[in-house]
Amino acid sequence: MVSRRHFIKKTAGGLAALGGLTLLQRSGLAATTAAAAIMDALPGKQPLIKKTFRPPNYETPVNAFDTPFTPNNLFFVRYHNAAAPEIKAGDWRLQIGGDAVHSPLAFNLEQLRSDFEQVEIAALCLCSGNRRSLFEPPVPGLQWGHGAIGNALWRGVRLKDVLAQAKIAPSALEVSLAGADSGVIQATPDFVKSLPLAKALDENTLIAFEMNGEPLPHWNGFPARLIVPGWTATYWMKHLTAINVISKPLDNFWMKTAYRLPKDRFPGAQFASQQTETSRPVTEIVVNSLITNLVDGQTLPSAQPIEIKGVAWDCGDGIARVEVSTDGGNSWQQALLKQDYGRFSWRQWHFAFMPKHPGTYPVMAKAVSRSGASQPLEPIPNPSGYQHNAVQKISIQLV
Ligand SMILES: Nc1nc2c(c(=O)[nH]1)N[C@H]1C(S)=C(S)[C@@H](COP(=O)(O)O)O[C@H]1N2
Ligand SMILES: [Mo]
Repeated sequence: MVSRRHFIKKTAGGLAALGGLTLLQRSGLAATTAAAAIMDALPGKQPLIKKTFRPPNYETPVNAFDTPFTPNNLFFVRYHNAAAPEIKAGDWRLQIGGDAVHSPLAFNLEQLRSDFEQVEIAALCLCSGNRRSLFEPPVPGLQWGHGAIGNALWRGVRLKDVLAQAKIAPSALEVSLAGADSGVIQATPDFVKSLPLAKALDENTLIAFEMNGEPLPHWNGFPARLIVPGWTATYWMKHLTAINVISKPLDNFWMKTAYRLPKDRFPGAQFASQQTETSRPVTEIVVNSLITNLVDGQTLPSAQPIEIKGVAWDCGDGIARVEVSTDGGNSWQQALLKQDYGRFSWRQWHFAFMPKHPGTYPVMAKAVSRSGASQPLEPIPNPSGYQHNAVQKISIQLV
């Protein structure tokens, strides 16, 4: 296994060198063809897999997922519109308002940090469209591989504490969230999202200003972003500037058209005020797992035990177990779970495979949550390619 440091050194700079491409293929990006796997470093970031430059959309190579927390400079980047302008901490203001608060408020960063109790939560940030490129037949949208995901330790203040100061009116229905990048006039509509009031008031929903013990990187929402543990990252508004408590459902493209699933095909919390006869918003993360140290087609010596490593996650029920198959799903054995950093964090796991003879081994991993939910063998079809959580199957050659 090539170390991450070595990987980065090899691929630093614009286009990946040939050696870099080989390593990329080894990193398990099954659906990303070598030709499309372009490594590029945004200012302050290590090289990531560039999907688009404008807006900036970069995914993390899978072999960077071998630590419990994804380093800030390797964390994926996703923007719908132009990237946010760089905000100076001293210039930033957060407005709290909307028709369903009695006392609109504004905070600067210092006030936000000092006026409320600070809390820290380990939580997985997962793009709803992660693995979209694996859907067959292909679906439109950003063709993410496995890397639109990252686990971090977030520090901030509870949204519910901040909203309490603004005094929520009984008519409150949703809480809308806008970031500094949403004012740009472009073909795409402003990126503004809303949460149901109950989720906004959940004690785990934070306005975070630190990630893994450091200020948020610009690309991940400096100076503050919303953290909605257990829900997909579409609600995790970066460069948060305005929070409005509203008494009517937010009616915009990002709520009514994008980030929606066919109504009864997926598990996950309801978002009643945004549901229609036929569709519902993406809400909670579905149970899932990823093999992080082996890739499809990899050749290994059969004479020694092979360590299979990965991560598993769900919406916050917690991971009960991870099962690994080395015979294409005929039999399953339990992997060992590593340290538990809390129910919203992903969980690292490992499994010692003792091959008996050379040959081709189809390796699969399947997570089961504490609520009993597990991964399907085939992805659940949906028009925009969200929530891909099919069991991963890779083939390794033992010689
Ligand atoms: N301001 C702002 N916040 C945003 C977005 C955006 O386009 N603008 N995209 C959302 C989506 S869809 C995702 S997946 C996450 C990605 O977070 P990251 O860029 O820190 O990895 O940010 C969310 N917050
Ligand atoms: Mo996303």
